[in-house]
Amino acid sequence: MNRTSVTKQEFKEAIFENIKKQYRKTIDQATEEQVFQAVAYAVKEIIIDQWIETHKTYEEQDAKTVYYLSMEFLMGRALGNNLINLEVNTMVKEVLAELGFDLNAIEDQEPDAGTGNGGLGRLAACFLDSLATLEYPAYGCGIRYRYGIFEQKIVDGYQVERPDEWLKNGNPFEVRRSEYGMEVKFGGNVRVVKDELGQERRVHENYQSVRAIPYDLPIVGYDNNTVNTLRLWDAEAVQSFDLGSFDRGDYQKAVEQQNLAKTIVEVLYPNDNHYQGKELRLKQQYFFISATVQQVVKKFKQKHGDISLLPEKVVFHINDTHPSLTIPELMRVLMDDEGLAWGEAWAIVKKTCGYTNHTIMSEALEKWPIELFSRLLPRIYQIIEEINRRFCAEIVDKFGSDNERLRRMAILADGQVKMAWLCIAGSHSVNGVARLHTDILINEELKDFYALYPKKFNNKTNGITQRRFLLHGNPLLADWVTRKVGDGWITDLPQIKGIAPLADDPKAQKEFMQIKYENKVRLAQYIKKHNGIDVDPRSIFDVQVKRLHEYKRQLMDVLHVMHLYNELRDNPDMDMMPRTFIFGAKAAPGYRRAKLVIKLINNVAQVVNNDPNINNKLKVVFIENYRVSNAEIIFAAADVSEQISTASKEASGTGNMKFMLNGAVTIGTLDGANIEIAEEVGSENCFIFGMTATEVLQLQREKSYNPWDIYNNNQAVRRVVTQLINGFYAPENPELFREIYDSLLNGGGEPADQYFILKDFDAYAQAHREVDLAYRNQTKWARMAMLNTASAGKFSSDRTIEEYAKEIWKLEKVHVEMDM
Ligand code: NTF
Repeated sequence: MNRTSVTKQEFKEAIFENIKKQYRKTIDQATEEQVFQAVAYAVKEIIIDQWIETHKTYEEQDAKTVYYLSMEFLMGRALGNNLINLEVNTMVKEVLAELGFDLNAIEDQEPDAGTGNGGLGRLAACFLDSLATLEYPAYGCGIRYRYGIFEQKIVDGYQVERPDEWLKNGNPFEVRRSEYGMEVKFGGNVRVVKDELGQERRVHENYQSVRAIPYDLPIVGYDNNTVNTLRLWDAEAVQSFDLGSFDRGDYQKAVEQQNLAKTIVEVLYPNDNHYQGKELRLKQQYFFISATVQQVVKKFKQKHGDISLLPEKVVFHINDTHPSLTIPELMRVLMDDEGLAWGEAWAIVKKTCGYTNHTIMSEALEKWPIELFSRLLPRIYQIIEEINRRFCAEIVDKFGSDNERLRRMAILADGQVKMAWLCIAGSHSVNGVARLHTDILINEELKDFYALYPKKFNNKTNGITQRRFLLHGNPLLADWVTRKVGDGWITDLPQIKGIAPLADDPKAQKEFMQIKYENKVRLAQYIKKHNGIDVDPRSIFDVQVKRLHEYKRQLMDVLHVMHLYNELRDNPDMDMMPRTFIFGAKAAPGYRRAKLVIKLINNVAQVVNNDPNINNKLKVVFIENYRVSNAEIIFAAADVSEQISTASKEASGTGNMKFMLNGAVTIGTLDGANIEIAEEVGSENCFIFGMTATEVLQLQREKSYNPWDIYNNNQAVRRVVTQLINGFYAPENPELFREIYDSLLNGGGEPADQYFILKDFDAYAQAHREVDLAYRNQTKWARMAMLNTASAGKFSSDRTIEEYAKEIWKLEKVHVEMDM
């Protein structure tokens, strides 16, 4: 089937055929899940010819290709997005309606591909969408986790994790490519042997291995015939099980390899912004990197023969340090398999690799114990030793022998392998993800490295895809924007600026606010269905959705809710715009304090929502299992976007951009991309409060901050903090939230109130009062909201990807023609 010519009748018949073949049923007997599968396969048929044509075109034009390497791709659902990008959404919607089905309900049958944790994984997914839409040859390369990010249940206010069985019913869009399998080797030892010519050769022996099998997923560009590939590697045992032919030793090994294969791709590690030094995690990293690098080199050699030309045709992008083994693995392949000398190989590696840093949180920095690393990856470790030796020599060359500096910068130090340092040494480009973040890297975290390689450092402010987060997630607003300024914004988001003049037009304001209202009704229905809570769509929807982390300060948000509730109890007639505070967040299963904050939010919700005396002025909702699919509904319905991380801690944030695009007004700190958001929309159209990054970094250095001073002098703060331990929100167990109380006032191991929640509290409460005042004036509010949407142009991942492509990857666009 061809996307531009497929008729409704043909598509309908494809659905009937699929249901018949797969389920031995007719459409009237099929379940919604079966209809979803049938539709997805029919869509795949449209995709497949373009997919083949895209790769044929790349092959013919011998185009330079980026391999975006990432442990996470948080894709969400594919069907709706594919329909939109293929521009067959309306046709399919009509076909389904004629068959008595609602497209939304069918889309709801698809499980999210939860193969990522949070912002880092979602960014990778947005990048793939932009790469395909902008016609850049690209692969995403990652792992086909059997279980993605856990499913969150809230039981008695607590987070409970359930396995995410996203592949249970199969994945209709994927294609298994067993012919591209690769062997990946672990453990063992490396022996040096001399060949007949006296040349040294390295032999890896006594290793265990697995076979990596790629599963390809189509990444459909918007309205352009391009279909790129997300290649997710699965693991299988190398030997097939033929017990009879094994002697004892082989049998043992076969069983071990079977187990290794099974465990390696079993589950995504559920930590966000936190490193967990587990051996299995390192295995996962090497597994998909080795498979990818070997396969890319093999393909390149088949076409070009001369490996020295690799950097002209291939670029590997390392998404945070998780894929950093690309650097030593490519060295290994170039030297041990291709016979290159060190110098040649190193020059190729540096030209081919680029690295993005996504955090300055020290607990997120990967540092592997040398003991573990060298045992699991002996040859890779040897190579890193040599990289480190030469790197240290370079430092001495440039700065003289300064031991303190060497200790700070060495890749191997303190018994650890410092992965970020390896990335900086082995890449030609190092970038941060928002201007402030890059400045902090250059001036603080990585200043030694900046002094060594100033030219490598650059900024690429993050972005999001407007195709998913406006066109698909908010069809009412998308249609409205298109009616006003045409549909150019779909592939050129700055065109959305065209609605700015309407921000003062009363009729347009009314339309805009009516759409927001309808989206709030949609979310209210979702909340009623999933939480059983009634919320008033006329109240202000104030939303904080993101992973739970102390630095993101969900705690400050809920403490402020507690404060408002105190005020309302003192004065139920208080003049206040009704507010609904909406939270959504998964906490890493091992992050006790984060899970306790979830419990606190739920207990506060319980008390507040059931108090008849506050005239429904305050509601609190915790949305269970926050993920890409419900995020789309949430962003569309938000009035206020909470972006309140401690300044300097959030590298960029990307949720902030999705809210802005959907006409929510930011209440936020001068952190990450909030700074650039405020710059674009104007400080009068957002609510900025609190300490700046410079102030935070200064106060951290001084170590002079004492939260007790605030506690003693600020009655509102003292009252809410005391409510953490007086049983107000936990009558059965007044000690329940003691840990949170202690973290704010006493620290214990870490500095008290290390994220400056009490310090920023007053400023935050003040900003909220301003929100309340602004919302009363609906004309003013409509204007602000509209200007937020109008000013979101910069934050398209299309802009980000253009910058990467031009400045780091040096890619050319390749247009795919389909002969009809
Ligand atoms: C995250 N980093 C940052 O915390 C976010 O601010 C940023 O928006 C995203 O990356 C995308 O750049 C991480 O998750 C990690 F892994 F680096 F800690």
